[in-house]
Amino acid sequence: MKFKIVADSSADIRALSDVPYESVPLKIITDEREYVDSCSLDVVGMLTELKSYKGKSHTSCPSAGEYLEAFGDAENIFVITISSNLSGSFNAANVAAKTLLADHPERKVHIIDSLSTGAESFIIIERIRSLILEGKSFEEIKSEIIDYSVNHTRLIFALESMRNLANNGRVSPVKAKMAEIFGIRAIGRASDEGTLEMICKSRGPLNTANDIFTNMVGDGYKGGRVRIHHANNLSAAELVKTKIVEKFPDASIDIAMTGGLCSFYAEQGGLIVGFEI
Ligand code: X90
Repeated sequence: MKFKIVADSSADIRALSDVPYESVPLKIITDEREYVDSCSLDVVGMLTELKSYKGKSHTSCPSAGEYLEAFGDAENIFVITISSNLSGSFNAANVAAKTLLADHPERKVHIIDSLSTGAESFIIIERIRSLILEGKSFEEIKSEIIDYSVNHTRLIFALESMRNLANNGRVSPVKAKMAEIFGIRAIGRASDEGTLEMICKSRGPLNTANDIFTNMVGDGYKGGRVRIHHANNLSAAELVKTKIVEKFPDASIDIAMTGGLCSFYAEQGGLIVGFEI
């Protein structure tokens, strides 16, 4: 059985070593250039260029054709996309799956709407990978991963600016105002509907780490897997890790940079924390 995991680049994962995997890039587009969110993208360089860029910018999701290409000749395909309430990526993946199955009805495709992004999608992908390596069947993995992604993973974010989110209609200008004052971070979560739900405002990195941790616990965190993805803000990510380890010393926690798409929307300094409950 030839398995493959395919995810759009919002999942912040470029490659997997032991299971076939392909990342399908979203694009970040300004009047001056287009950044393709692939492994060759210099994310820190992009953030620096965007900081001084004053014009319009937007993003675009992968096409069905790009998904179809990524499926390749795999027999059992798991696809994970950014929230269908924020992007057309889930829709494009569905169109691609329909096209594939029309020509190859014997193949299997399951598409997971993460109703989230970044670090939470990453954790879901890690879980699919383990289930494949355990030798589970497509149907077994499908039912386990539906339960896991709906009931056992969550996402909390802390953003210093929500300008790109508001300019592109992904949050209301009223919500975006929460992150407008210098030094204040807007803390929120991925809602059950896959939208940005605001929780509170936080001042300074220490309070931010405390607020993120308190809300993780409030959402059901009990010491499981955590991924902290940061838009060029390693020190803030480490503070969150320290806070978690104080209470849960055995927690498995990884820190990584956000990819291009999440960096564009989280903006310089943003944190996106995916965790198990
Ligand atoms: O199709 C496209 O052009 C992509 C649009 C994506 C829009 C929003 C991305 C948000 C990324 C922000 C913090 C985490 C929020 C999670 C909410 C579900 C990062």
